[in-house]
Amino acid sequence: MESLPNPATNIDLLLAGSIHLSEEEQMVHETVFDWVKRRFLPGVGERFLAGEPFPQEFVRELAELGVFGTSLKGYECPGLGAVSYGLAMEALEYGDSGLRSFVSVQSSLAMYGIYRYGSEEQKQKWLPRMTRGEVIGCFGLTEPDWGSDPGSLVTRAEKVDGGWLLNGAKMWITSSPIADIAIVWAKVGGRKSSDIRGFLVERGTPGMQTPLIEGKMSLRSSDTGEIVLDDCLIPEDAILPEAHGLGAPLGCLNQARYGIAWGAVGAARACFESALQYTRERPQFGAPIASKQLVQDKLAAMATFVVNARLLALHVGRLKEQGQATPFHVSMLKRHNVAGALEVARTARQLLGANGITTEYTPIRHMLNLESVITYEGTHEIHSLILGRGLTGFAAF
Ligand code: TGC
Ligand code: FAD
Repeated sequence: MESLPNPATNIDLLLAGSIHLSEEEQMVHETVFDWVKRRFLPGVGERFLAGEPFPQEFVRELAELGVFGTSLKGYECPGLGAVSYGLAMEALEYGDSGLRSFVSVQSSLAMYGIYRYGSEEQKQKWLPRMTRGEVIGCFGLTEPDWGSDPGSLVTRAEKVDGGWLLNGAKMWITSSPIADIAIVWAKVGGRKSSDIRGFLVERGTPGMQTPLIEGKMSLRSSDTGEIVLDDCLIPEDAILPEAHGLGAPLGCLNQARYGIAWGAVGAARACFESALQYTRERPQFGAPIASKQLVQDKLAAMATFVVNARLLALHVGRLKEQGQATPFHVSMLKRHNVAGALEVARTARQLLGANGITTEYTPIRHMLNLESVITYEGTHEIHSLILGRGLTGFAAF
């Protein structure tokens, strides 16, 4: 067995060395990671406190990094594998969950929705500009009264002369206040979840409003809003022709949940690194607190989680590349990685004592953000129930 020479190297061996990547995958990770550290992290705490999303010029830089539509093929998309996409999400969420959220919604929900369920004309019209970051998308499924149970949504689309008339409201929609285009999920005809269809609604369409939701204590560097539709008339060809029923938005969620699970690894790693550095430098009772057994037990558990979560993400990523990943795998991954990352963030915050409650240090920001991450894209409990149904055959929703 090789000896482990010094603490800094030990961490790299444990974390980076835990994963087997191609040169291309390694390059994607390093490039995005480098950008996050150089461009995104300076001022991140101040922006969080101010509730400011990142500067607009970052959108162009993110597009140049290839993080929009990373694993889609054609339409100017990078066409990389699922693991490359995941590694990019990990690097982005090392920065902030709000940054990863912005990219997840653009890539996995808005672009994937058009790519998978759109017409050829819709793909040609929107995807190249979305890859270049010239058009920002959002995804409206959740409603004020229907979150975990989207099959009961009540937004309606009525076929009228000249197009579709939309009425209803969407709530908690990432990027809706800034998006140029929204995928809105609405019922046509009946009230069953099989009546759900997807529509592309452009900013500026009369009858559409997208107010910002104020007062969030989580994901403060992310624009979260509503989509209010009041007799909003959209063209006939704004419907996604291949999306029929609840399975269509859930198909998009499979992609986004996968990326979120990789992102959680990045958030956990950032918290772990902060705790490690702090405890090695903070003396109490005559020695750095990192020399105390109870502290080491926490650090050992955190490092083990990061490696474990990364390996599970890599496993599901490789299955996905072989076309073998199921929604069941994705639920297990999202549930495991996000809950564990939140636990790591809370432990890291605790190890920083009073200093841990300020945004000068990373953990509390990630901890607050992860409270959203464990709620959106299927709450922790909903993923337990999806797994429970898969394992037992009994639906307990
Ligand atoms: P159920 O009867 O199970 O299914 C209805 C139809 O959908 C099919 N289906 C799926 N298809 C693809 N992928 C999946 N994962 C699927 N799960 C189910 C299913 O086969 C069926 O098809 P068909 O043809 O037989 O009709 O539906 P249910 O009403 O019992 O609900 C199932 C449940 C609870 C699992 C589902 O509704 C659910 O996942 N709820 C959670 C809602 C959720 O995740 N919302 C997320 C909103 S978007 C968001 O949060 C973005 S945050 C982004 C960011 O900022 O990063
Ligand atoms: P509810 O469904 O009301 O759940 C409340 C509690 O009850 C939860 O703990 C839940 O686990 C539990 N619960 C529910 N049903 C059961 C059950 N059967 N058994 C046991 N427990 C149950 N949505 C979008 O469509 N697009 C977006 O871009 C988007 N972005 C978001 C961004 C942020 C910051 C947040 C916080 C949310 C976002 N969402 C988005 C909405 C998100 O998907 C929903 O919040 C989520 O699906 C949960 O719905 P809910 O908040 O209505 O909670």
